Amino acid sequence: MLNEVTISKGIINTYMQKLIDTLDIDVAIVGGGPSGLVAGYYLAKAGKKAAMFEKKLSIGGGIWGGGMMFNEVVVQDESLDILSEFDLQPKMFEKGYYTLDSVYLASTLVHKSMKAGLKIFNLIAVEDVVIRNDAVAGLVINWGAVDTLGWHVDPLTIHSKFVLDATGHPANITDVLIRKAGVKLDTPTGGIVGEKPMEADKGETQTVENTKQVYPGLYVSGMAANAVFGGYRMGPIFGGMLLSGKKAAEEMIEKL
Ligand code: 48F
Repeated sequence: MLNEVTISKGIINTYMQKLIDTLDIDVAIVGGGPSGLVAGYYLAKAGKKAAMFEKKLSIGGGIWGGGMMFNEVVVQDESLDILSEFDLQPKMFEKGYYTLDSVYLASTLVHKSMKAGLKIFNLIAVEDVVIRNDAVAGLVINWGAVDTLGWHVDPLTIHSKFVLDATGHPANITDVLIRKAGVKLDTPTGGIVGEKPMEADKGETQTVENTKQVYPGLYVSGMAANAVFGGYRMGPIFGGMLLSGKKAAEEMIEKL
């Protein structure tokens, strides 16, 4: 006969072991959108200890909704190699434009990155960073629900050699660093420049160009990179996001 207490013990013990194993890692990725997932895949594939923290229930960020809730996204030639690494075959729409079912894309990125060894913690929000020797050296985490409700509950902390801000448009991790540590970034304003309006072609190139280390220990990817450096937005074309995640992973792997 199934024992309900054994079911509970299985969940509690396994989760606690997973969290304890994540307290000191190579790369802590904040945000479960496309750029963070691709970064996590390549980091894990290279044997690095990487974990992702996503404050929402679902992983995938802006992928699920496609364009205006039409659950398809567009990708372009430059991203075909990454897609084939993930066993994804987009449909040609017109020369240079391909479509992919957004549910299939989100679930495949989650599946392949976890299969490669990425640990994913959903329902956990990152509220602050750890600073050591003037570098970002970890995350301050709390339950996503605590964050949403604004309750006064002290957080827990993890250490990591690098943090990747993959939080999308608000660039939450870079924002908290500037706000609380008063640091100046190597951007035209010294802070978060803010995303420009829609210009898909420029936005896609800039997403990859803007993917870099913004402060010792802190990298930015995806829309967070464009927000920090003032790049254009691109809407539901996702090649730049995938390429950005790969670039972030490669740069960190080289330094690890
Ligand atoms: O925005 P998002 O999908 O990240 P991305 O990799 O991709 C952008 C595209 O989806 C799309 C686009 C493409 O044309 O423009 O928007 O830049 O996902 C960011 C994730 O970060 C989570 C948030 O819930 C979302 O799932 N997130 C944001 N702040 C925090 C966080 C935080 N403080 N702690 C944990 N997760």
